[in-house]
Amino acid sequence: MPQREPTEQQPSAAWRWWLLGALAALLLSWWSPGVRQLFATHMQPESAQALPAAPALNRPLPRAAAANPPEPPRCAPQASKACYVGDVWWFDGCGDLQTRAQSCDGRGCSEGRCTAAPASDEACGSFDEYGRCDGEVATACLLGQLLRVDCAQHKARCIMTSEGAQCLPLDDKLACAPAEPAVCKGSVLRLCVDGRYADIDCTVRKAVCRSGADGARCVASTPLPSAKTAVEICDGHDNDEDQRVDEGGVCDSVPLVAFVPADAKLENLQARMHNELAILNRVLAPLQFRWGKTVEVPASYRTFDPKDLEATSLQLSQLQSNLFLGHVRAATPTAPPAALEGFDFYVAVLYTEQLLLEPPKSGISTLPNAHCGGMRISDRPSPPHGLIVLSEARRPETLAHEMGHYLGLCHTHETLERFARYDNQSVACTNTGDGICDTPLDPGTTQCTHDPACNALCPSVAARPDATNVMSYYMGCRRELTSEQLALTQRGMSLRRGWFACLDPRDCVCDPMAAHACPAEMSCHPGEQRDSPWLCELDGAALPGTGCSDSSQCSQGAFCLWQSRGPSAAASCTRPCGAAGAGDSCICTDVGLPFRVCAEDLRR
Ligand SMILES: [Ca+2]
Ligand SMILES: [Ca+2]
Ligand SMILES: [Zn+2]
Repeated sequence: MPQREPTEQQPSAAWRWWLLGALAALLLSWWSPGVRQLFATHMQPESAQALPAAPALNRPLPRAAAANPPEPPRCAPQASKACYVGDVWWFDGCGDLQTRAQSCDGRGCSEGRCTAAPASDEACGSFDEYGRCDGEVATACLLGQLLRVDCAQHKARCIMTSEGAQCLPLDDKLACAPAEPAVCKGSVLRLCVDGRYADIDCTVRKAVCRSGADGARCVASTPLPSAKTAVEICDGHDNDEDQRVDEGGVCDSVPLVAFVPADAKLENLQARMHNELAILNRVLAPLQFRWGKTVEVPASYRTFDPKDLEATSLQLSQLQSNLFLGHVRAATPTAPPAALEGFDFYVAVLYTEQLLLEPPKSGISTLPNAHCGGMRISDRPSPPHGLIVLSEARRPETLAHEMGHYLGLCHTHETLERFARYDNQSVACTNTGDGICDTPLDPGTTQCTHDPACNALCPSVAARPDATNVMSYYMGCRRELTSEQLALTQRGMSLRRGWFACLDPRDCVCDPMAAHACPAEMSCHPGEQRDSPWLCELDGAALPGTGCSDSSQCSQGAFCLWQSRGPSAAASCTRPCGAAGAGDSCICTDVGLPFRVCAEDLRR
C-alpha cells in the first residue's frame, strides 16, 4: 500500500509529546504504583507504534528532572525491549516480560525491532504481490520491487489466477479464459479454473449437471448424509470415540524439517526461520510447531519449478520419516543408526531462492487431498504427501499462509460456489466463498484495498473483508485466522498425521473387512495384483454407489468393483460390509468375494 505514516518521516510534535509522557510515566512509577497503573493503560506505547523506538528511555534520567532521586527499584520497569512471539515487548530489569511495546502487525520481530515493512509503497503504487493483468502484461509488486512482465514475450498469456496475475503457457490444450462461464458436458461440469479447464463429474457426487441463469452447476435433489469422519484433535475430549483422549501425538508440537539447497544464497536464513516460526505459532495456535531439523538438498533446488511440486513433495516428505528410514536401514544394515534418526510425523519446508513463475511468488503449498475450505476442488486422485516451498521473496507470515493451504484453507477471496454440489439443504457459507462461515466475503485485492490501520475498503462492491486474515492478499496486514479457520487447520493436521504413516503404501496394509481399516479420509483398496495385499489409499472424489474405473477414485471405504465382464461391464465404488461409512443402511450381499459388500452400492 502506498500510504505511509506521516510520523515516520517527521518525528515532530507527537513524538516529543510521547517521549515526554513516557518519561513522566517512568518518573511517576517510582513514587506511586497507583499512578503508574493509570499511566500504563493510558500511555501504552502500542498506541504510538509508528513512532521510532524511544532510545532516551534507556538513558539515565537527566539530574534536573529528578530533584530528589529515590532508591531505584530492584526490578526497574520497562528496562529493555526484546522480541516476543513476533512483537516487541517490554522487559523489566530482572528480565521478566511486561507489556507489549509495539505490535509488528505480523511482519515479525528480530533483535528487538519490528521487521521493516518492505519499502514497497512508492515504487509499487497500487500494485501488490497479487498483481494485475493489463492485456498480456503482468504487473506485481514483490518486496518493494515493481515487476512488469510481458507474458507475450515468453510465449505466454496473462491470467488472473487465485494466486494473482501469472504468465501461463499459450500452447496448453486446456487453456481457457477465466471469464468463460461454466458449461455442462453431459453430466460433467466444465469450469475454467486458473486459466485451465477443470472437469467436475457431477455423477460421482450423486448429482446432475444443470445449466441455469446463473451458469452451470452440479445439482442434486436430495442432500447427502454427512460423511465427515471424526478425527482426534488436542482438546481434552475423545473426538473419534476410541476410548482414548488426545491420542496419536495430537498435542505434541509439530516438527518442521527445513530443506536447504547446497550453496543457496538465502539471506539471514536462521533469523528469518526463527521469526517465521514465532509468527506461525502465534497465528495457528493452539497448533504448535518447532524446527526439527535442517537438511541439505542438492543445489538444483536453488530454483524451484512448481511443476515439480508433486514429485518433490513425495521425496522430501519421506526423506526424514522413521518408516522410510526403516526401509533404508533394512536394505543397508551397516548404515550407522544415528544418521538415520527421523520423525514419526513432520512437515517438509523447502527454502529456495526463487520460484520459477512469472511474475515470481513468495511461496506455494500442496492442499490436503485436493480440499480447501472443506470442499474437494478437483476430481483427480491426490497424493497423501505434501510440501511447502518458500522463496527469498517471502514475507515473515508467508510460512503461516502456506501452512494454512497445507492444512486445507482457501484464500478468503476464493469462490467455492463454482465447485459446490447444490441441494435443497446446502448451507450457503459452506458452499460459497472460502467455505468458512466466520470469514466475511472478500472480493479480493482487485476490488478492495486497505487503509494504514488495515481497514479494508471496497469502493465498488458491498463487502467488508477482513484485511488482517492470513489467508487474504492484503499484504502487511495479515496476522490472524478466524476460529473456524483454526478448527479446520486442526482437523487438517490430524488428517495429515494419519496419512503420513501411509506415504509408502507398503506400510499401510489393510483389511477391507475391518471397521477402521485406514486413517480418516483414506480407504482400503485392492493391491496391484490379485493376491497382493490391500493398501490404504487417499479417498477419491467418487461416492459409494457411483461409477468408477479405478479404486483410487472411490471414497468412504469403497473400492472399485467390476460386476461383469465384456462390453456391458459396469463398475461402481462399493463398500465392504462393515467398512467405515457403511452405516445401518447397508444391506450385505455375497458377490463371491471373501467378504460381503453393500448391496445398495452395486450397479443396477
Ligand atoms: Ca480418541
Ligand atoms: Ca481430543
Ligand atoms: Zn496462497
